[in-house]
Amino acid sequence: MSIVVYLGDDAETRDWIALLERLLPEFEIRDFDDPGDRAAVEYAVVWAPPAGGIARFPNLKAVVSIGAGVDHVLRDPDLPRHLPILRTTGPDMVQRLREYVALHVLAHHRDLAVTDAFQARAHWQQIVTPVAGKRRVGIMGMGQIARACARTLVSLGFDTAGWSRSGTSAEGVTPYAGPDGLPEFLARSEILVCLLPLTPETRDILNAAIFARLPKGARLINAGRGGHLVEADLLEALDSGHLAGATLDVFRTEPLPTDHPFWRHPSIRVTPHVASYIDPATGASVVAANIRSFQRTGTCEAVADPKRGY
Ligand code: OXD
Repeated sequence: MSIVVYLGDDAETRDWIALLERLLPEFEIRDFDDPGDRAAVEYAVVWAPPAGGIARFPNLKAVVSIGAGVDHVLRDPDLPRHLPILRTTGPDMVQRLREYVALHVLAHHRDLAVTDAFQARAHWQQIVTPVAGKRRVGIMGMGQIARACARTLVSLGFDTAGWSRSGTSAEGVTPYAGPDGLPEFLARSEILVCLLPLTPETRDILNAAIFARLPKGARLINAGRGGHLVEADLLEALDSGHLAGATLDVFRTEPLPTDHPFWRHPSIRVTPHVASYIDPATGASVVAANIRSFQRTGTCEAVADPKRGY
């Protein structure tokens, strides 16, 4: 009975192997690329596994994504479609995303990039920004984690709206639903935060048509997926001055190539997919609990819905 681990980074994979060995001593824990007897592998714990990789294990019971999203597993054309995918989430991850969203909304709200530029020139200039109650923030995606982020923004005083397929909302958050609600939602979003899962419907959703509907000077924060963003359209919207800034945590290609224009663009802040990046000890304990529960009952709360992407 064994578990294979693939995180795309050797040191990280070794860390997770050591942690899972301690937490799940009844399993042999192996590197995905050195699995021993493939027929003995029951779980694959992965982030963005290579195409065809999962299909090499004929007796898998489930694939375990070490993130809340599962698009990085589903993109494998050879993935056996019957396999359940367990997602990894929990209070720790939610808290991290709340911190990230609050941090970067506040940074845009208080024009931190402008004061950083002043400091670089030893230039003393006070700027007045509106109070939070006069700043309209729009969150795309109103899943459980996004609702927690929305509540955090509401508690900071932001005039917060949420857009989702069904118009789900949270207390104090103005709801907008589906394609009909989108234009009005965008027209009021001075800071647009994308927390959507990546699905065929949401791919490329952050594009020129959407940016054109945002108020002039709006900012974008993308902590959803790189596949949501049409990169050339963002560069165009920033360079034309229609958008005033963007914070990007996720990219079409990760790691972001060193020669990518986003790295050096004066209006873009790049963070390396860390918005809800979980520390391995906490992540491994959530993964171990999910595997134990799945092993006992053949299912668990963490089973993802592939249509939703999480
Ligand atoms: C996730 C992520 O899916 O960190 O949890 O992107």
